Amino acid sequence: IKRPDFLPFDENTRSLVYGLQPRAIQGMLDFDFSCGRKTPSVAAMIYPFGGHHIQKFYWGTKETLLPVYTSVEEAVKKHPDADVVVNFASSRSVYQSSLEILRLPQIRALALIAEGVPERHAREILHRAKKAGVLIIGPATVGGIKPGCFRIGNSGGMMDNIISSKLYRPGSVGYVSKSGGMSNELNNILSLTTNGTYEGIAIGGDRYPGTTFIDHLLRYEKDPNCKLMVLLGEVGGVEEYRVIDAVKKGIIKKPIVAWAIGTCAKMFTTEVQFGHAGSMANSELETASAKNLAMKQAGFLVPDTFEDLPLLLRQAYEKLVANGVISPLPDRAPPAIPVDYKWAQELGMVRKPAAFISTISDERGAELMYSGVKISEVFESEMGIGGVISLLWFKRRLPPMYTKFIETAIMLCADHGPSVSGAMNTIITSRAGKDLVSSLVSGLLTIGDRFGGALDGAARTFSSGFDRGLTARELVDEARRNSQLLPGIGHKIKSVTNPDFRVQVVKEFVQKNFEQHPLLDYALAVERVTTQKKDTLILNVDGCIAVCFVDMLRNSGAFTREEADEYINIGGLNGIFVLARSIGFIGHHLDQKRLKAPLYRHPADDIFIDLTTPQRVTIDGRRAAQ
Ligand code: Q5B
Repeated sequence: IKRPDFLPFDENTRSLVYGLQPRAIQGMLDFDFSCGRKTPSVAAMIYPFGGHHIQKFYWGTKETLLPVYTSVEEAVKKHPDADVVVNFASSRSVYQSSLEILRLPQIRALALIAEGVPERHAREILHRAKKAGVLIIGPATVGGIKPGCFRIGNSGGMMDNIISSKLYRPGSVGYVSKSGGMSNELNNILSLTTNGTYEGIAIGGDRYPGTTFIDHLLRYEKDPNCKLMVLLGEVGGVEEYRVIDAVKKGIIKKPIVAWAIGTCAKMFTTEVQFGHAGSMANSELETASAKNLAMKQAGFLVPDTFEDLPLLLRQAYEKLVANGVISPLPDRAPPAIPVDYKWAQELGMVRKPAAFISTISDERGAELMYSGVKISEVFESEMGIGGVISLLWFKRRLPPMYTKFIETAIMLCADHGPSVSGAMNTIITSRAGKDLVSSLVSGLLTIGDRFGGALDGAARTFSSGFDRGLTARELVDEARRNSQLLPGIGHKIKSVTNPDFRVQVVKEFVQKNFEQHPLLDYALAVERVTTQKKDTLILNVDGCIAVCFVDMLRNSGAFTREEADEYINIGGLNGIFVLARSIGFIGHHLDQKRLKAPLYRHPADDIFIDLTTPQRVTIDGRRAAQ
């Protein structure tokens, strides 16, 4: 890559970005595209962790891929056209990574973005860079921009700023400042008062920047395309005097418009440290006022106040145009850069219908919310798991009596021994060597009309009978006529003489705490009818919890009748059993794993096998003679 020393960046510059900085890289690529570059200015990224991979970026409206390498050596080898590194490494790792980069002769310019780099490290990097002839920009800088050619990281700000400051094509004014923020201001002023920025560098606010004002102004002096220079200095340090010296010696001849920021420091009674590490006057010489005076005396174009700077720039520019030094080119419109969807959305420029609606929880803010209640409040109010369920399932805070009811139901249904369908499935799956989720799911899949999943059916059947004014006997007869089993009635082993303690607990809790429990009373009346037929036809645990739940939905005052009916119709009550029994199934899975239980095979003598000889069927489907 052969470029004169004064020209570190042109429209073919290719760079490597150290660190994962997708936003900054996208900004660089959008800038490139607006400039009409044929190739992206970023060739690859370097990130020592996470292995080689590829990342996707936009190139205009299309997409492009950039590789991520784990070492600088490899990136340099794979991209021999890259001679600039934009180093986003933090203050902790910038020293080591920069030394690595400086060992590679291919790299001619290095931008150091990190703030807070120890001065000792900054000086050593600078020393080594000087020896290697590498141009350093930074540390503690946004970098710089060469309109129409190359943008370092986030220099120039957002794309709308880049476009409005016409940075997509070169102007004639080269500037150097310390601050990135002030660089943006300069880009704007130059676009309004001149034909725009030719190149702008922010050297960074540290006491030991890698390059200083003089380094860049000397480059601009040599560069025939830079016609007018701007020096935006500031209080602190003596770098402006080196430029004054060069002007006095005739080394710099091009006109310089200059201003040192911080003249207001004299209004304070004590010395003021401005935003940058180096922006504090240690002597009269370092004050902004002294610098402005010295620059004016040396023939720089220095305004009386910063506010007068644009006027002075305009005058200087117009003089150069009048003298034929600058021949402004006709302006061209930049190509339209598609706005990133997220940004456009933030600006309120686009809207899009959401694919999903969710109304129960929100993790986007500072604190997770369950149905509008902050998680901290969930704990402070000690609402327990019943309260959490009431928020996430029913989107309301139920009174403690009802959250206690939910918790009671969950505790009672958590397990019912290893013999029930779901536990068996879980155990067999676990013993087949499967993981927790598989074993749990295989158990849960048995929950249905017959086993554990009769709550919804029971809620519907009992409330329908009750609402239609059927007596218990009429409901039982109706089910028999329709050859239907009543959900929530019957148990394999529990009976009138061997009562289910769980049902007892729920019944007593509700009878004691709920003001009204007409559905429970109705279901108990039905039980009195069914147990006349067989003593196992009791109101079972599913049925009992279900009818009590309906009593809660209908009579707690927390739900409208429509809402109560909706919960019964959409079938959420089985959730109580599913949630509760997941506790037991997980327990069974862990138990089997703890016991190192081997693969299960059911004994053949426990299975009646009856193979009948299959019928022989002819091609036309008729039975063939045997
Ligand atoms: N008969 C539960 O059946 C069971 C009748 C009925 C009218 C009924 C059966 C049933 C409805 C579904 C239900 C939840 C299959 C049960 C649970 C969790 C568990 C489990 C655990 C746990 C039991 C004998 C005679 C026959 C039938 C008649 C039966 N049920 N009539 N309504 N509901 N119930 N499931 O004992 O004339 O002789 O032909 O499906 O509520 O799953 O612990 O094990 O915590 O894990 O095998 O508690 O009741 O009775 O089928 O021999 O029937 O009674 O028509 O009459 P059984 P069967 P007939 S709780």
